[in-house]
Amino acid sequence: MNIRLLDFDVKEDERGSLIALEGTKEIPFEIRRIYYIFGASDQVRRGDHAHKELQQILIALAGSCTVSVTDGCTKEEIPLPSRTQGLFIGRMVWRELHDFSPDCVLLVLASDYYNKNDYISSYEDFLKMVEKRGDHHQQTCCDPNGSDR
Ligand code: T46
Repeated sequence: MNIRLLDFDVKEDERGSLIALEGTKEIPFEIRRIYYIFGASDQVRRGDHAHKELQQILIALAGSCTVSVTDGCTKEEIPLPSRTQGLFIGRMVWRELHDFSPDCVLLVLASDYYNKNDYISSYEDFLKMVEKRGDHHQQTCCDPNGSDR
């Protein structure tokens, strides 16, 4: 799946800690947009879509949340409990964000400007696009229509 957890280098001294992130270095793309999510509760689910081209890094600056991802074949649940890690989510990954702690502040670094046309909001359409693109090799992927999400 087109995701990976990045461990950031923490510069610590007696004054506290600092993490520096630069586009195309620690962040594997040029950063065109940042946004942050806060005030979500453990009752809500956000996301529930995939992106055709957008790449993003999610960082829980405060608190925690969980990100469920699937490429239509395999599924993973990734807790984000630490501001020293970022979750890279590449193209064509369906994501759902949930289990936000009340104090969660989720920073998102994005590779492009906001573009509604880049969103795939129907899971059925997502599965059709995955199949059409041939993103999965026959032997490594079960029937995507049969997978849970
Ligand atoms: C994603 C997850 C992690 C804007 O006007 N500009 C923006 O850059 C964004 C991201 C959103 N919006 C507007 C669109 C909606 O009216 O803000 C409102 C809430 O956005 P949305 O429902 O898309 O929020 P989430 O949390 O479901 O999804 C967002 C991102 O859209 C998405 O790319 O991966 O966070």
